[in-house]
Amino acid sequence: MKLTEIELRRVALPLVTPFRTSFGEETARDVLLLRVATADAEGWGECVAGAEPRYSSEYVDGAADVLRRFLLPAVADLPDLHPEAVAPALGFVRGHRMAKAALELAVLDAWLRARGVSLAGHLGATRERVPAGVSVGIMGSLPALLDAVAGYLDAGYLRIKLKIEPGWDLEPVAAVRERFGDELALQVDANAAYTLGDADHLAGLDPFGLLLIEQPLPEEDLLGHAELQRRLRTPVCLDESITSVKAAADALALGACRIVNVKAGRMGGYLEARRLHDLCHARGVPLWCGGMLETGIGRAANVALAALPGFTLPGDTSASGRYYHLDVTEPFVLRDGHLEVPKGPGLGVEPLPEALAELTTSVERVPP
Ligand code: SMG
Ligand code: MG
Repeated sequence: MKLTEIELRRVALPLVTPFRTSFGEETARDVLLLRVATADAEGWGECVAGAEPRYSSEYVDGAADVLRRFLLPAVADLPDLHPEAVAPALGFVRGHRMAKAALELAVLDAWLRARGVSLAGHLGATRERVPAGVSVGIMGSLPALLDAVAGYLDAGYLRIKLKIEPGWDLEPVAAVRERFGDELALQVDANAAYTLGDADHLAGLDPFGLLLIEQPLPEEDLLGHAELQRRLRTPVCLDESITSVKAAADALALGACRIVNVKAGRMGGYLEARRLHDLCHARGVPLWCGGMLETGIGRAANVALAALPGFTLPGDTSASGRYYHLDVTEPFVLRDGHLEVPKGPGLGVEPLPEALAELTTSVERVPP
């Protein structure tokens, strides 16, 4: 396989409602999509980097730059392009995992489409639909939060995740438990907003029976997470820290987490994410699929991944309407609290030409 066309496309999608986390508020997404073509098929990838380097060190302009200057030329130079060859060919570039993941996904999509195989089937999915959770941003007030949670539960979401930060943690959790009861599957995500000095305060979450607390401490702090886990009954789940299978194996060996959030973009691609799945599944470590406010392109890939047997908890794989009025693909809809896994070749979804035209802010052709 050889690439004949490469396109970097930027799309702007206003969010249906602002999404606030401990690192900032987003009201729209500026997404980098990658389109590649070969003699037989085209393939799409989505880069999950944000507009600013707040969730991680990557950001969308940086991802476009590293793709254009280093990653795309390295892949275009491969004599026989195969999805498994992408990550090794990009290994000379340190980091930039979200940019690498977007490129690997586009190649994987084209390769699978040419063979008539679905991404879910290729990865080893065993389910036709996946349970959907929803991530609820930090709100200005408890009544606003309770209304938002009530709306998501009415829509059928099977698990609620509350974003927390210092000053917005015990009270919102207590209010949600009080209003919706102990049966509600509930978890929290701090996006690295705390320090080990907050351990006693965070232990105040233990009586609420949360499924997990996600990434309380900074990305690099595995030992801190291990110490914190010793002082909490609530299971620690890592997100930002899990940049590779090796990082996950280290975190588990240290006792830095008991649960793992899988995000392909954060770890350089869906093939590395599948290896992480295999490791955790073999060891009985609970897994779930995270989200990065993806368009239908990245969402299709996440839903395929989340259909693997080791994903034992609902993911941040919400319906398209939770994020966008208009998506670039047919929207993913919630049925009975689940999203359907696409069955068609590759991602099984394509951008809709009209929606794509309306949302596109720039297109750049890169010579293959
Ligand atoms: O895609 O539903 C989604 C967002 C889920 O909370 C979510 N993602 O840390 O897990 C996380 C955040 C990262 C993205 S915040 C812009
Ligand atoms: Mg997270």
